[in-house]
Amino acid sequence: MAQPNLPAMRFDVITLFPELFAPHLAHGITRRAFETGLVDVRLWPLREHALDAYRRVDDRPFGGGPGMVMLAEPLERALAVVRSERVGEVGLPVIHFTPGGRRLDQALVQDIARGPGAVLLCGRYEGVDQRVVDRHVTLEISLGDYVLSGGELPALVLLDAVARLQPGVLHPPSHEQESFADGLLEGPSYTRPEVLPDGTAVPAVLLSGHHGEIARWRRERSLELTARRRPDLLVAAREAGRLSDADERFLARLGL
Ligand code: 9WO
Repeated sequence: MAQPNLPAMRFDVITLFPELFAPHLAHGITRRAFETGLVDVRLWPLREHALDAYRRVDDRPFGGGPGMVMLAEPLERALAVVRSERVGEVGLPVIHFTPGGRRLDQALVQDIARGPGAVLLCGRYEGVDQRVVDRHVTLEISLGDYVLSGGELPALVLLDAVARLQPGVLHPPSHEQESFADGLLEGPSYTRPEVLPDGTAVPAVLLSGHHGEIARWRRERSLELTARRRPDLLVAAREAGRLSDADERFLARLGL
């Protein structure tokens, strides 16, 4: 259910490949967010802002070297059009996706999901003319330590993560109970059948109907998994005061 008074978030995506976005925005949770108007995504095909006869959007790097660099001027023109539609939005983030940026995590997703959206600048080739970054970009985001062929997939990752946090897009408690809402990993899930043909059964506690025991079992699986796989997250949860005395007793019993 859409909450009518919420200001819609708007994302203006400047990209050489707008067609990469449509399929993703047309499915599932992201579609629901976009259909309800909670998240407005506008695509700005960069080539439309290339004004020369060849519609050039890139050129060779000064100083030499391999590859091509995205021209400043088409980007500047696209940014000016976006700005002209969003006048007075002071502090509007202009985001560039690069391995050198701040690592995307759920805390940053939540910050961005609080609104009012952003301008997403998707680089291609070997990069964009640094003068554009210096003049306009307020936030550089990395998904991790690997190189992609452009910023479009990172932009889609961010849009997906933000869209599912919009009120009414997921059924309420879902994203509050899950992984990372409390900084812990999520334990295992099971569904029918209770026993697979090879005899592998679902943990009996989940069929017991004892909601208290089920909640405790899930909490313990979450703590154990986090302690073993991501001890850094467990330390952060502890330091943020998100572990109860019962949590600590359970971990102590495991020797974790
Ligand atoms: C590529 C690169 C490689 C080594 C060290 C630094 C680097 N920066 C970039 C970069 O910003 N590249 C631009 C965007 C232009 C070429 C394609 N782009 C890109 C973005 N490749 N990989 C990413 C990316 C973005 C966010 N998280 C992981 C990778």
